[in-house]
Amino acid sequence: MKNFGIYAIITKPSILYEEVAEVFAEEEIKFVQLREKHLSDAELLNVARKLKSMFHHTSTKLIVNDRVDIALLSGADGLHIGQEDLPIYEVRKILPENFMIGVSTHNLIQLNIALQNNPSYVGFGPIFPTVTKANPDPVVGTTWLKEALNIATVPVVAIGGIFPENIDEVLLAGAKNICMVRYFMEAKSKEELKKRIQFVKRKLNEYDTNAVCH
Ligand code: TZP
Ligand code: MG
Repeated sequence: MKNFGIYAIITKPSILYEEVAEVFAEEEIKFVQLREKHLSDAELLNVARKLKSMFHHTSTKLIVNDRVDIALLSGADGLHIGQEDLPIYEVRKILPENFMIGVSTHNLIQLNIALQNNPSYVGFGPIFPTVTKANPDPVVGTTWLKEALNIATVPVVAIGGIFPENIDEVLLAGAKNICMVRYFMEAKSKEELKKRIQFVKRKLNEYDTNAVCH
């Protein structure tokens, strides 16, 4: 899979799920992960189905976090699993051939193991401190991110504590795919969310252009 830029996660958005999904689709965000741990199973399935229907006929793919059952029932395009979820070689047994599978990794050992299982992409972080995740792993920083980018054979999504104030550091380390959960989820209107996405797109372009110039 090629690098894709912004990877969005929907978790307790400040505006409606529908509004967030509409903006992500309009902005042609390639991957949107539904990561809600406080909803009932029935609610989660409803939200996943709603998002999937909104992404129909758009270039946005829906990834469901943790739940292979909800991913399948909602017709999502992918599943995202962490270190404590069902292992990739197990979920593969029950997912269709071309279903995307992303894996969260928090150090180089986990990254190497994940890579042996041929994921569609990997998450790597937290790059900086975060409160979005309960019990986050130790911060990896951009030095380890550089190592991860050197090793990885699939797209690496840098995640954790990334905001406009420190995005340059992450891009300078070479990240081509970025996830900023609070920065997007704390947007108080569709317009604000759009502006934030456009800011990140400009940043990604700025660094990509520099890479081509060198
Ligand atoms: N995995 C590693 S850090 C993180 C997840 C899901 C949360 C990142 O959230 P934020 O708000 O961008 O720090
Ligand atoms: Mg998980």
